[in-house]
Amino acid sequence: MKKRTMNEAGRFLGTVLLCGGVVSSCSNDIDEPASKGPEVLATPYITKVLEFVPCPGQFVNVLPEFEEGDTQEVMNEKVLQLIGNNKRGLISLGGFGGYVVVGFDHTIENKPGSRDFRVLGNAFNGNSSAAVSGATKGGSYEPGIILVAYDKNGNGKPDADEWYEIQGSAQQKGYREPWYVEAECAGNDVNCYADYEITYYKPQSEPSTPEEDEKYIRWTDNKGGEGYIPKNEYHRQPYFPQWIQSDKLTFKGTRLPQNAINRGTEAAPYFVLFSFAYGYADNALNDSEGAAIDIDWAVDVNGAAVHLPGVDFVKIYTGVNQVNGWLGECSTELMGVEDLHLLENRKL
Ligand SMILES: [Ca+2]
Ligand SMILES: [Ca+2]
Ligand SMILES: [Ca+2]
Repeated sequence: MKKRTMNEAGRFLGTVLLCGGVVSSCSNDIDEPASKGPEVLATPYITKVLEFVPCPGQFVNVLPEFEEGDTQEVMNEKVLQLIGNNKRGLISLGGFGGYVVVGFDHTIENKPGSRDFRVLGNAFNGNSSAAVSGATKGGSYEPGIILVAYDKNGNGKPDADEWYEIQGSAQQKGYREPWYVEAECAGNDVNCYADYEITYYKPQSEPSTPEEDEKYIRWTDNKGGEGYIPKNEYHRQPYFPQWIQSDKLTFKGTRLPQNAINRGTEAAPYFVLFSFAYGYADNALNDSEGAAIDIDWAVDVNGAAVHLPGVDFVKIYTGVNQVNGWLGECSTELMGVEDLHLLENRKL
């Protein structure tokens, strides 16, 4: 199948506009089948959801809703209904590692020296008591790692060797976010692990006492860590994804520094979740530059910069492993992914 690039789509758009309402009279001039009409135009938005595997969390089986009998394919489709085609609904990826893979109807072009797409989440600023020095913001920032794939072999799928990770600020050697000092004082682990691996174990039964709530979903990692995703009083549905028939889930990837600090007291906690400088999902206000990603930030498995002509697929996973009191686990949320060049061309 011939893949249409953004440029080709843009040219086609120009052709249609020149033809005005009389496409049939000049259809011979069009490189593409005229019968397809405007729907063959590339859209700036997500048009496919290939896979949705959230980590256990308080919004899992709710955003989107799991109904008895739903398969992986049905859940993928539900995610598309929420965040595809500019719907701007919301999905939650749960705790560290939970992910979604989305695709587009064209290749998002990598324009030199410019950010190419943006990732929409639900991050927001806290009040003035959540401020730190510099551009860093405090509030509700739950950063997710972004990977991109260019469909080099043109098979319409993101093959394992086609993925590259977008490297944000926390992964820059020697760089420290302004809030690291305070986070260290609070006992947070501000290391960034490129080789993190975590396994979550499906509970035998749902908890019925506060003690069981605290030890709800057990996890172990490859750094000697272990702990639980607790069940909170606000969300009582099962947290383990119900359509996955496995007694455990393992995720591998980059684990970001723990970015939540309790600026209240133990009795009256006030958690502030700080943003990273750039390069992550759910880490900036949607209409700010911080939500936008340059494909040239992609690196290979050795951390070396790669230059991709564009991107056909995007994968996003929750990058922080931290439970923040009654707020629950840090979980990346996603509302959409948009091709900035197409948006600009169409002046949306
Ligand atoms: Ca670029
Ligand atoms: Ca491929
Ligand atoms: Ca969020």
